[in-house]
Amino acid sequence: MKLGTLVDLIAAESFVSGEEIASRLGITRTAVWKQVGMLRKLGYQITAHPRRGYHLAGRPDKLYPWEVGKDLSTQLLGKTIEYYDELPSTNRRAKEILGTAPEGTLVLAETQTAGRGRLGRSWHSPSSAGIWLSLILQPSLAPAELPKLNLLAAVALSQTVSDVLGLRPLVKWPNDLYCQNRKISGILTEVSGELGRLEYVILGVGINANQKVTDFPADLQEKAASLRMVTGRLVDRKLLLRNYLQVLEAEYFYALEHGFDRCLSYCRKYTATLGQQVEVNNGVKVYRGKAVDIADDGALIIDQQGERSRVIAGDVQPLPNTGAKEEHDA
Ligand code: BT5
Repeated sequence: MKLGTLVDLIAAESFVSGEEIASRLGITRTAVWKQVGMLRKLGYQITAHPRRGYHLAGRPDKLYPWEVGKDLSTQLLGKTIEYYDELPSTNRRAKEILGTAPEGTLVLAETQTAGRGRLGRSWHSPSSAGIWLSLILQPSLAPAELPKLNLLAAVALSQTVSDVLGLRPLVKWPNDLYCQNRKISGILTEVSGELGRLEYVILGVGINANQKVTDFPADLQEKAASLRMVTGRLVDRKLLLRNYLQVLEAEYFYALEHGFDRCLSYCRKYTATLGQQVEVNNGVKVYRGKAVDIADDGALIIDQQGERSRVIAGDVQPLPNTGAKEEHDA
């Protein structure tokens, strides 16, 4: 019996008797009692009244698969969910199950002990404060299109936050989202495949939802923020995640069918980097100049005194004394 079914049954009415649950689920009353005990251990507040039965008084703030999957209207993303209380890294776990897990599988962890950023950097992932997720995709795209997929994931998240919280984070090319000049999300796409073909893409997304400033390590307190810090409200992680999966899937399907033009034009509109004097380090070379455009292949175009360069991937730092674009309202 699925625990989610039992939660739904108890939640459907203000009280439901053990007898009724037993007959609806075709199990014994002792089994009901045991399962209710399990739900309580998972953090559900279930009270028992001698004559009226069980009552659901509260749900835990956990991304249990049956909670995330409830009312999720996607066709692919999150149809299979692997959920963990703790993992080293959801991207690492997704890599382990490539080939056996169906496309669209979502790996979630309440906390990561070795969350990864790009280039071996780490991602701070405290328990139940954010959304730490990886999705397994098998897009029919050439490897050169990967930067656009990264941008698509960022744009879809910006759109989702705008829809759900009424605040529009800006994309910091190529993989971050910023609110009030602080990083609220980072994206790490990893691939496996042969030359010329993307077999699998692991799309890893970290979203700072409910941290307080003191939840961040000292070196991040000036640079990072959570959506709660920005809005002043606790964020419903399940709602945000469900909406993200829906928006992301719609954008992903659209791009696979019609190309990335729509995503790129959103991206140009909501990119913090454009119009700024920046320094971009792609690991080989450092470019200094004005970020003027995002090209049709997702590259950042830098104007260095009239000479234009294209950068496919790298770290962007705004140069001092340049006005940063502010967030727009939704
Ligand atoms: C990223 O790398 O921003 C990609 C982060 C991807 C994290 C997700 S969580 C789920 C999935 N599983 C994983 O193991 N990873 C993905 P990068 O652009 O390299 O930025 C890394 C830098 O961001 C670090 O060096 C810190 O300075 C900063 N940072 C670390 N944790 C942060 C946090 N929670 N919020 C904001 N900034 C953070």
